[in-house]
Amino acid sequence: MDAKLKDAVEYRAYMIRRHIVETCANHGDGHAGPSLSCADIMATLYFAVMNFDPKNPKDPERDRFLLSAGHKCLALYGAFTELGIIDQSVLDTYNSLGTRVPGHPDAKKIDAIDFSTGSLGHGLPLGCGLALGAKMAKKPFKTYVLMGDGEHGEGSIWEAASFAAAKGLDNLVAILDNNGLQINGRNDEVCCPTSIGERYRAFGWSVITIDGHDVNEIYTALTNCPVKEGKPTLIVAKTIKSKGMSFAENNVKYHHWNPGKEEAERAIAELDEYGKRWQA
Ligand SMILES: Cc1ncc(C[n+]2csc(CCOP(=O)(O)OP(=O)(O)O)c2C)c(N)n1
Ligand SMILES: [Mg+2]
Repeated sequence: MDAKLKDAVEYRAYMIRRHIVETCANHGDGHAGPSLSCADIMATLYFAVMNFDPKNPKDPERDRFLLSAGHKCLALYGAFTELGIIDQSVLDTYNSLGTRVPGHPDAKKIDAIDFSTGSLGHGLPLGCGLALGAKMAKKPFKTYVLMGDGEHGEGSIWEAASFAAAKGLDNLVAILDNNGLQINGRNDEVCCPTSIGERYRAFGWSVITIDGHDVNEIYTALTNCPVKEGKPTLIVAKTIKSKGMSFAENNVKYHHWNPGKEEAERAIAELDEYGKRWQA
């Protein structure tokens, strides 16, 4: 990844974080921690990796993206705002009655959303269908599925993981937002006491581990898929929940954030300070 592209992606990740924090502040609540955790992955996918034209979201040839952990949707809406798919006035209606941007992504409201998600555990099965369909139709697009680690308590994921390996779905890329926390505690205590990556490897996948906040590492991993022909790839992205909001980082309390005025101001001031690097 050259320096110019790296800077451009980091700027988008910063803007995605701004949209997440400001939307939670304006609306009064939202899934800040999970969304901030995956902002760098989202920015790299949409601004450097995917074959995706925001002006032509119905293009059948474009790459597909499934936000399996749908509660991270503020990161997706942030990317869509940056891409011009929705504008600020739409984002301002977040999770209000009749909105196009509810608390989980709704495919009926925005063409760029491939499937509605929010009930955990469905992104990988759906991704298998898209990837198998692409192979059968001899289409070159890739399918990317972003999942949470707590989400891996869902059995449907493991059925899909077996299926993907059995069918040799090397056009399928799963990304694990491996922040170590879920809704009510640590993953190793709640649902996943052993390495998720090792389990995928045992299921027949290629598995690579990266720093999920280093856009260079994310870009290199995503652009080198499949790691091995004939095998699906899992990218284990080591992340920090609430990354970019220092007082909330790695604190399960901020899975769902109800910011008071003071916390909201603190978070925005911190982001503004970080964002100074892009001011002329
Ligand atoms: C089937 C199902 N069960 C429970 C929930 C409630 N829920 C929402 S987020 C969440 C935890 C997800 O944790 P993780 O996958 O680690 O994502 P993170 O919040 O860390 O980004 C749970 C249990 C749900 N959305 N769907
Ligand atoms: Mg998690």
